[in-house]
Amino acid sequence: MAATNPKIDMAHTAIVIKSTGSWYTLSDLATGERAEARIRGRLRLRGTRSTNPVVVGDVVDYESDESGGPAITRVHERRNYMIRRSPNLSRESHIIAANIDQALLVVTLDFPVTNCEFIDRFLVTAEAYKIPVTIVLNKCDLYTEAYGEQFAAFLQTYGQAGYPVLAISARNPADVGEVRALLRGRTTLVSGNSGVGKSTLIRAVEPTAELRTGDISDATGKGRHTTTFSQMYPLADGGYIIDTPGIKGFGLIDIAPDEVCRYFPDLFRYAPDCQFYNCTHTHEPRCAVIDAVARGDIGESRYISYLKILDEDSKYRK
Ligand SMILES: Nc1nc2c(ncn2[C@@H]2O[C@H](COP(=O)(O)OP(=O)(O)O)[C@@H](O)[C@H]2O)c(=O)[nH]1
Ligand SMILES: [Mg+2]
Ligand SMILES: [Zn+2]
Repeated sequence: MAATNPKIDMAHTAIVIKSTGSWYTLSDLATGERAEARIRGRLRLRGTRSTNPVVVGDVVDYESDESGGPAITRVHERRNYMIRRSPNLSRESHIIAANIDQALLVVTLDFPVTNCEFIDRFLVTAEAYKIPVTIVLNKCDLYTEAYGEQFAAFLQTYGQAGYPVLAISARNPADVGEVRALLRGRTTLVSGNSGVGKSTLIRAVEPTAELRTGDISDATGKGRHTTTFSQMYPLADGGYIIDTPGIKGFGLIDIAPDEVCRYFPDLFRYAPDCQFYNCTHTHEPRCAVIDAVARGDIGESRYISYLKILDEDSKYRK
């Protein structure tokens, strides 16, 4: 596309590798050069209520003019994205990253405790947007025998749900090698609560990635917030990894109550055997889902998350 204004260069195409909300770091797709860009004019995305119009992983066109510096002029259509409801802004959503091949959800049994409902909300969103997830159960070096039962229950629950679980320690080089193999040649979003070891793991997988890790206070088990922006790092073996700020809550968006079940693969599998075709799996007689929970074929925590999502998200719906 030819530039009409002689002060403006030809449009370039780049991938967004960092976003602060007002500045975007671009990596030019042709030259690999970096540029710090702003958004030109009133760049809006059709049909989204997202608080962030340009996100890490976006492919964008940009121009550099002599006065204003580089500016993003267009966002290419997204292949997919991971999204959540903005905290305290129930009608708005926040896109975490776009154009991703898979997500790693880093969780911990302890130090800090990752709560099951958070995990399940993340998984539901990933199902809805068709993003494959591997659960990385980190800090296994800290789980003494006292955690044995909890550890086994975790593997069983998410195994039954069909999610691969990698039990690792980011401090164990062999484990890190397994994660590295999983990432090769793909764009991977790394998500999870603050303090679970996302940055530590990324740095172990890709030592060229310059990111900061926070110390965890043993007394409180709370990690300090050290990652404030999503950032994408190229991998030496090919592919990209996206480090995200620790997420506390995970609000779901745009999922109707009668659709929630289909995003719980372990529940949905039994739904055809319910007596009523429109069974909500909450109170109905001869509900195959409730029976499967009672038999232990569905993790109880998964069923509780399902009920909570049905109940609590109803107030956000139209
Ligand atoms: N014992 C142990 N500590 C870890 C492990 N992974 C990370 N940590 C520590 O947990 C704290 C938080 O890690 P960080 O990578 O900043 O977490 P993030 O907030 O998810 O990015 C740091 O003190 C890390 O050294 C692990 O596998 N085992
Ligand atoms: Mg971090
Ligand atoms: Zn049912």
